[in-house]
This record gives sequence, structure tokens and C-alpha cells, in this order.
Amino acid sequence: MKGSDEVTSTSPVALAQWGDRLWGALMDGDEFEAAGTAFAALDAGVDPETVLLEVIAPAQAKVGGEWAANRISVAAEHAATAINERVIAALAHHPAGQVEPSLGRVAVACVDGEWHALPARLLAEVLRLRGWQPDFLGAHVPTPHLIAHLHQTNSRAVALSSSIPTRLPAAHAAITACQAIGVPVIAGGSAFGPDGRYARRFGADGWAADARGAADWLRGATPRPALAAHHPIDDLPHLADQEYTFVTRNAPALVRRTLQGLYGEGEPVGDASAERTPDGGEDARQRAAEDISTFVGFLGAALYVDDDDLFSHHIRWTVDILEARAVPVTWLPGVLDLLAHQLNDFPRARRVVAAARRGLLDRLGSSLSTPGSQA
Ligand code: B12
Repeated sequence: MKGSDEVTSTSPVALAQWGDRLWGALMDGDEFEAAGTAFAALDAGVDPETVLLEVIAPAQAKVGGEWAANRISVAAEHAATAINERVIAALAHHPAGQVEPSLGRVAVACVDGEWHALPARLLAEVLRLRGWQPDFLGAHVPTPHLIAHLHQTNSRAVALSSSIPTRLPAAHAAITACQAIGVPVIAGGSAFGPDGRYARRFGADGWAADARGAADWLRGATPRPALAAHHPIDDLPHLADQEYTFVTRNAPALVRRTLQGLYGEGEPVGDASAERTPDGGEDARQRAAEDISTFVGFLGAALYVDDDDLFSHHIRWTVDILEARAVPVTWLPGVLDLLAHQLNDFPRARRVVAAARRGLLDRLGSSLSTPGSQA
């Protein structure tokens, strides 16, 4: 293990140095060095909350950035995340992390279908350090089980975490269900948008960008009146057009027909031509199927919140990911054309797809424009 002599203060520079040391340990797969780094930072006078949020959290975000840029493998990402989870647990058991709970119980849960538990875990630990008794329910908490937990525990509030925008409809359902029994909900995590716009649209009682903001909000949280007979459409009137319902119910068929159109199979769909087919045989076809399936998921989420940018952002993200792996992206406009063609009777869906297509063509160059596009 390296010594900690060179890092002794809590200045941003020093925190960055602790972060670099943790990063080295994560990349070496060295759990003991990683935990030793966190303990050394505590010994040097850095408080546990700062270690969690300004050393571990940025290192974890860097794991994602390095994976996206194809500089580390999926295995390295998984290993680093697993080590960070162990470091967070070790910090909670360190004498510097002991706080007597005095503020009551708070349920900290990930939305149904949401597997990003680490952000919620960081939040739970910060709340514990601030005097709460968090019940950390982990990843993928089905809403009925969350509600059963609230009935059994007399929680003061729910802190609901979601990182993937495709889980937004489930998040909305969870917020409404908690409020129906009078428990206030603070929502957070990257799915809700950088400014928390979707949390507000869903009527969440609060939103915060990070764990510190969540702790500050919770101090003022009081029981709320139970929400009576509330439906998603009450918050999102555009759902009356049934476009979200159509796209989600028909997702498997949309994906299948798009893939067939891309490969020139089955009945012709639109004008996108098979020459845009991704190269690389069966593996490439399987990956294209996964990408298209994700597109349809994000299209559904964009329709749910009525935000073109949610879908456009995902298309941009996909281009980044594919280009970092030297996978050709010239077939993507054809996919959007095929989707648009199948959504002929759905003006909102066509608007969302068209906006993404414009952004994609701007990025890839107008030479890729597909004549006769339906978008
Ligand atoms: C680790 C990881 C995983 C792990 C999660 C394991 C675990 N135990 O958590 C696994 C492998 C399961 C995973 C799966 C996937 N992942 Co992932 N993952 C990540 C990664 C690398 C780190 C997440 C993390 O811990 N971040 C660190 C913390 C600190 O993040 P944070 O959001 O800033 O948290 C703070 C705030 O958001 C806030 N907060 C969080 N929750 C709450 C709640 C409340 C109430 C409040 C107030 C505040 C709050 O407080 C936190 C602390 O201050 C990110 C990259 C990244 N940059 O985050 C990708 C990332 C989130 N994943 C991504 C993707 C695409 C996926 C998959 C779809 C991949 C796939 N093809 O299967 C799946 C989806 C699974 C699912 N349905 O949930 C993308 C999302 C892109 C997008 N369009 O949104 C990212 C951004 C990767 C990338 N660089 O592109 N992933």
C-alpha cells in the first residue's frame, strides 16, 4: 500500500489526490488499497460525507465515463463498482462514521426496474451521517413492496432514486402510490433530468441534485395529505392521446419490424434500404436488435414525459458509444425512418423521432439523408 504523507488537507486539490489514489486502486482491482485510501482520508481529517460525495462518487462517475469512452471493459466497470460498494460499507463501520439516529426513519429505494443501487446507497449513507435511520431497500423495488414497507415502518419520507430515464413511468407510479398513503416523496438521480424537471412534472414533493440537497430537504419534510384517486393523466394530460400506451404495448412488434426492414426481410417497411444494414453478421444483428429495443424504450419514455430531447439525447449517447468502439453508425438514420414509418398515425411519436433524426443528420452529415423519409 502507498503511504498518505503526500495528501494531508481537505482542499479540492487534496480531494482530487485522494480520488486519484482511489482510482488507481479501482483499476488495480485492489479492494484493500481502495478501503485503505478512504480510511487514510478520514485519518487526514476529511469528514465521511466528503469522502462519500467528493472522493467515491466522482470515482464512480469516472468509471462510467471511462466505460463509455471504451477505455475500460464492462468487467472492469463491474469490478470497480463492486469495490466501491465495499468501500462505502467499510466507511459505515468505521468509528468516524458512527452517528446516533435521532431524526426518524426514511425509506431509500430504487424504482422498479432500476438497477443503479450505488447512487441510492451513497444517499442512504449520507442520511445516516446526518442523523436519519435510512432503510436502504436497494435496487429494483416493486412499488407494492415499497408501499407494504411504508405501512410497516412509519417512515417519515421516501427517497426514490432512478438513473435510467426508461424507468420514469415506473417512478411516477411509485411517487403517486406513496403519496396516496400520505408519505412525502423526494425524487432524485439522473433519470429525473439535471434540473429535476420530471420529478416536478410527476408531482414529487421534492427533488435534489445530490445527497446533500436531499438531506437538507428532508429536515423540513412533514407528512402530506393523502392523495385521493390520482392517475398519471392528471399530471400528464398529453397521455390522453394513447401514444405512450401504443408504443409500449407494441414495442416487440416495432422492434421486430424495424430489424426486418433494416435487413430487407419480410414485408417492405418504408423506404429505408438494406444497404444501411450494420456489418458483422449475426453478432451485429443481435446488437442492432438490442439497440433498437432500447430506442423504443426511450421513445416510450419521451412520449410519457412529452420531451423530444429525452429521445434525442439517447440517440446522441448511442452514437458516442458506438463511435468509441469504431462501430459504424450510418445505419442509424434508417432505423429512425423505419420507426417513423410505423408510427404514421401517431403525430407526437413522429415529432419525437423527427427531432432525433435531425440531430443525428446534423452530426453525421447531410449526405446520410434518406430520400423519401417519413420522419
Ligand atoms: C455502475 C453502473 C451500472 C451498474 C449499477 C450497479 C450498482 N450497484 O449500482 C449496472 C451494471 C447494473 C448498470 C446497468 C446499466 N447501466 Co449503468 N451505469 C453505472 C455507472 C458507471 C455508475 C452509476 C453510479 O453509481 N454513479 C455514481 C453516482 C454518484 O451517481 P449520481 O447519479 O451522480 O448520484 C448522485 C445523484 O444522482 C443523487 N441521487 C441519486 N439518487 C437519488 C435519490 C434522491 C431521492 C435524491 C434526492 C438524490 C439522488 O445523489 C447521488 C449522490 O450525490 C453509470 C455512469 C455514471 N456516470 O453515473 C452508468 C450509467 C448510469 N448506466 C448506463 C446504462 C445505459 C446502463 C444500462 C442500460 C446498460 C445496459 N446496456 O444494460 C443498464 C441499465 C440497468 C437498469 N435498468 O437499471 C448509462 C445511462 C445513460 C443514459 N442514457 O441515461 C450510464 C450513464 C453509463 C454511461 N456512461 O453512459 N450500470
